[in-house]
Amino acid sequence: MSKYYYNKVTYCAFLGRKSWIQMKYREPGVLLWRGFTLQEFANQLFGNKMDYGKGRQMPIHYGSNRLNYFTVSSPIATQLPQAVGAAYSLKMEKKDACAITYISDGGTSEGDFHAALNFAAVTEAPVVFFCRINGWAISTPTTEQFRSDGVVTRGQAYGIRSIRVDGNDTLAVYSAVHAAREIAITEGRPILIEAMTYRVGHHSTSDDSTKYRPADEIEHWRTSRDPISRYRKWVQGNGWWCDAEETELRNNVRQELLQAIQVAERIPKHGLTELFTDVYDQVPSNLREQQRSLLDSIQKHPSDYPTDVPV
Ligand SMILES: Cc1ncc(C[n+]2csc(CCOP(=O)(O)OP(=O)(O)O)c2C)c(N)n1
Repeated sequence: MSKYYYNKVTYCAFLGRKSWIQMKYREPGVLLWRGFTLQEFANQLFGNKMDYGKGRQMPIHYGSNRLNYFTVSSPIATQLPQAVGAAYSLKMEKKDACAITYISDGGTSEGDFHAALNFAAVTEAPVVFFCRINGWAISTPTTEQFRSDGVVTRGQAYGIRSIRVDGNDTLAVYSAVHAAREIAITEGRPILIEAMTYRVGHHSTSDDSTKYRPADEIEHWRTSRDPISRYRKWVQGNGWWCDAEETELRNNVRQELLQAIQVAERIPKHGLTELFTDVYDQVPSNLREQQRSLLDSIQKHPSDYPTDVPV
């Protein structure tokens, strides 16, 4: 990758290392940008001894103390009130930083979304709510999610300045986040970004989205509105990127990924007893009881349990 291009973009995307991030499950790109290595990703996916969550989270529920990146919240929208609390503490400590939290259209119907917005508005917490409107919450379209004019109007209703942006335009998103961060920190208040986009892929590997939406709709977004092609055109037009560099990058990343997976696969897992640690200072009697019962069950039915997890 051209050094000039890389430096320019890393500088541009800089959210501020001191800012805290509370994400949902679609933000590994943010984590990668901050410096989480491919090996760290692979370690989490395999839940091995090097995984910071000690194998206790589902795959893709990354987290990093070093990078101020809170562990992914699986229950939709729970990360929002947490982000407001984190932002408020940054404000109390007079830190030159804000919190940013992510949500999609489905999450905006959760009570936590509304509680967080109101809480942020009245405490004037420096938090950026990044709402990615990707059209579908699994099979529920936005038309069945809300009747308001998207989410910017909801932000405004709570007294939060709100920006709507083309979520498929990388530079526009960068500009919006940059402006939002400045406002959050210098003016000490929340701000909401509504990024309009579309989920081209299936919701997950167990989903077949052609069962609930027309294939030509997907195709339209995949071909005519693809944000990656659009961004590629811009960097290539400026002479910062060419097809040969892309091929080289893709090949190198594929190699690095395979290597990271092979290494992660060989690292042993944590012992099962780790399931019961790290919540209480002293493991309480009810958890000790559950631990005993688990060990008994493993002894009685060893074939029902994985052999690569030490007890
Ligand atoms: C509180 C809660 N309810 C239901 C689910 C199951 N669930 C997982 S993803 C999902 C859809 C979320 O849609 P959206 O918020 O639009 O996010 P997207 O996947 O489109 O980014 C649902 C209902 C959950 N994780 N948490």
